[in-house]
Amino acid sequence: MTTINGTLQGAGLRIAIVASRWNDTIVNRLKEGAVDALRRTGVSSDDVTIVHVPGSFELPLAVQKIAATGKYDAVIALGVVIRGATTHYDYVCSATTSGISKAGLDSGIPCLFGVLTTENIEQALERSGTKAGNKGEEVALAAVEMATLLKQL
Ligand code: INI
Repeated sequence: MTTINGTLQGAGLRIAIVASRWNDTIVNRLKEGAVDALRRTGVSSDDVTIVHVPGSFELPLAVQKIAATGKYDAVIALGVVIRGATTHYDYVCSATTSGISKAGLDSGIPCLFGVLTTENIEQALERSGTKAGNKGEEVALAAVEMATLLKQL
């Protein structure tokens, strides 16, 4: 039997973070969580590139383009979509989710989904470093695990 696992040893990995400016107070907390987690795994700050886009809807195109350069071992997408009163939420969530997934499958590079999709701002705050963890940290660790896993496959 052969078992293959990724690791949380990030030294030498090159990581891109794409962050949306919508709800930037909360996105910044995700970004801080991601950068801190990457540093703790040994990723050098020189190997982290941060790119900003207007909103979550724009994340997939930037993620796809960055992944296609072949310069990065993983691309992390960060955003916050809050439902509010319109169906706009559903369209933005749907396009963002499927686009980021497609970018990963098309490029063969792990493209991580660090987009909070919540009913209200309280839920987003809870998931950005208060009582329900920090989604940015979670996806950064997943990025290192996937990048180190794919190198073995
Ligand atoms: N973008 C977000 O990242 N979060 C939101 O909550 C949001 N809302 O509520 O509308 C949002 N909209 C902007 C969208 O992502 C695009 O930037 C815009 O439609 C231009 O394409």
